[in-house]
Amino acid sequence: VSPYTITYFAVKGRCSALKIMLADQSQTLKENLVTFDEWGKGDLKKTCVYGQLPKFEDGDLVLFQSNAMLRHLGRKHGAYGKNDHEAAHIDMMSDGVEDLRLKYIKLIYQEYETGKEAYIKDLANHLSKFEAFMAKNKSGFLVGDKISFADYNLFDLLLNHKVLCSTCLDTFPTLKKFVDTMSARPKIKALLESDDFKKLPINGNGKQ
Ligand code: 6SG
Repeated sequence: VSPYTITYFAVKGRCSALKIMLADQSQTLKENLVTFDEWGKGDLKKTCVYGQLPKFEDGDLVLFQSNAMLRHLGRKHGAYGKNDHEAAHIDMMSDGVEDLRLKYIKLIYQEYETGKEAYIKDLANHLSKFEAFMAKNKSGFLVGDKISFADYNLFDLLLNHKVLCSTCLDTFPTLKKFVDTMSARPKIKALLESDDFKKLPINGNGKQ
């Protein structure tokens, strides 16, 4: 039996980092896909703490908020650092990923046509922060010498940005190597190449 269930729309969106993490940690995930029609009826929405998806279930634990899910799984599967000091830095990096993800989501859903050029121009200012922090660490991960949920979160967002702008990592050797190394981890590679994953659009409005 699968210990984890995710309920979400048929998009990569806010579940992709979580799926990558679970695959890499050899965990199985049951997926309930919700159509936008079904969601529009409102019955499921009423049962969601914030009226939004994804919903995640681990036995009788029910969670909303994708970053709470990542942290829960980080704690359970040893991907949250080896002490409080590392955990605090992992939080710091994942919160930085969330800041950029919100900016990306705003571009995609609110101003793609008018804002894409300016977004791409400003992107290096954001990526350079992750580049600098990771380069200082030497291990190839954001924090410590072991993979954490922040690495999965950053990796997912970088993949989205490579689709938005294929050259965006060219001036960031550490991030470029990170994406290549993460993509080559056998279980991540298998997930990224699976039809189930590939067929999902990144976002719910067809823009990417
Ligand atoms: C959207 O925003 O797909 N959840 C989304 N939307 C439906 O009624 N902070 C939390 C978290 O990290 C954010 C949750 C997130 O977990 S995900 C949600 O539940 C709602 O609010 C991205 C996605 N978007 C496509 C979409 C679904 C609803 C609005 C846009 C399609 C277009 C309009 C309706 C259906 Fe549509």
